[in-house]
Parts: sequence; structure tokens; C-alpha cells
Amino acid sequence: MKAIYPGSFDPVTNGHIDIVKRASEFFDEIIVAVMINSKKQYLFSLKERRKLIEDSFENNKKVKVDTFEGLLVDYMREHNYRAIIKGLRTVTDFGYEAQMALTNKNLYKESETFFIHSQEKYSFLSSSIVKEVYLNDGKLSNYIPDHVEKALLEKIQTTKN
Ligand code: COD
Repeated sequence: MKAIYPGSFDPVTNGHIDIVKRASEFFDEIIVAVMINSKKQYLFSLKERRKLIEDSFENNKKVKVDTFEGLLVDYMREHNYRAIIKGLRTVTDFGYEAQMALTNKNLYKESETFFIHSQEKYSFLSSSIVKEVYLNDGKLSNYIPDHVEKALLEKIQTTKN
């Protein structure tokens, strides 16, 4: 079975990558879908976020990357996908993710959400934390791939100029 892992990925972190790798041991294919969370403002464009994920999985044939602007359930119906993967870090994630899982189930009853708990070392990690640290000239090199760090430093340089 194929599974979709939707998110903002602004930018992708080692926490996201770990969830994809672990999910790919149980599903035949993982589609990482770069989408829009209307509550967030993005540093990277949809295209840039997609490219950073593609470069993270260039050697993993089980992982495909796509983008979609609209409801997750519409994208899933269009492609006949039924399984959704979500990562869970804290109880705060649980409240938000449960709300989304129930809404998606309501809108598309054939869908099922599968939660994978983050590893302890990634349980504090989020794209927002990464951006905040880099925007303030700090580094979290062990928590993002090298090409993501490079893209972040370049993006911050251009936004500051
Ligand atoms: N360890 C483990 N999991 C993690 C980590 C980590 N360190 N960091 C993030 N995650 C998980 C998150 O819990 C989430 O499951 C996933 O990875 C993606 O995280 P983000 O932050 O990149 O993405 P979000 O939460 O902004 O994504 C929200 C969506 C874009 C999926 C959502 O808004 C959506 O489905 N939008 C499309 C429109 C839609 O259908 N809306 C109705 C939804 S009910």
C-alpha cells in the first residue's frame, strides 16, 4: 500500500526524514506531499520546499515527492491514496493532529491516519525552531541535512539584504 506524508516542510528536518524512513519499512511507497497550512507563513516557496525534500531522498526509490494546493483529501481521492502518515512529538501535536485526522476521516471516510512517534532526539525539533535559530545566527547542524543548512543560510542572507 502507498501512504502519503503531508506537511509544510519549511524546511524539511531530520525529524521529518526519520519519520519517512521508518514509514517506508511498512508501506510500499511514501509520497511526501508539500502542502499549505493556512495558519503558517512560509520562508521557502512550495517549489523550493519540494526540491529540498527531493534532494534528501535521491537514493531512496520508495519515496516520491509532490506538491498540492488544496485539501489533502481531494489530493488523496484524485490519486486513490488512503493512508496518511503523521509524526507525533508531544501532547500538543496530538491535539492538533487528532483534529486533522478526524476532519480528514469525516471528509473522506476511506482514509486512515497512522501516527509514528518521533525519536526522543527529534522530539523538540520543528522547522520553526530551525528557522528561529538560523535567523538569529545560531546553528543546528546535527538536525538538518547539509543541503538544507546551505539553502537556509542563502535564504536568510537574501532576506536580510
Ligand atoms: N519528529 C517527528 N515528526 C515531526 C517532526 C519531528 N521532529 N517535526 C514535524 N513532524 C511531523 C508533524 O507532526 C506533521 O505530522 C508532519 O511532520 C509535518 O510537519 P510540518 O510542521 O512540516 O507540517 P504542518 O503541520 O504545517 O502540515 C499541516 C498540513 C499541511 C498537512 C495541513 O495543514 C494540511 O493538510 N493542509 C492542506 C489543506 C487541508 O486539507 N486542510 C484541512 C486539514 S484537516
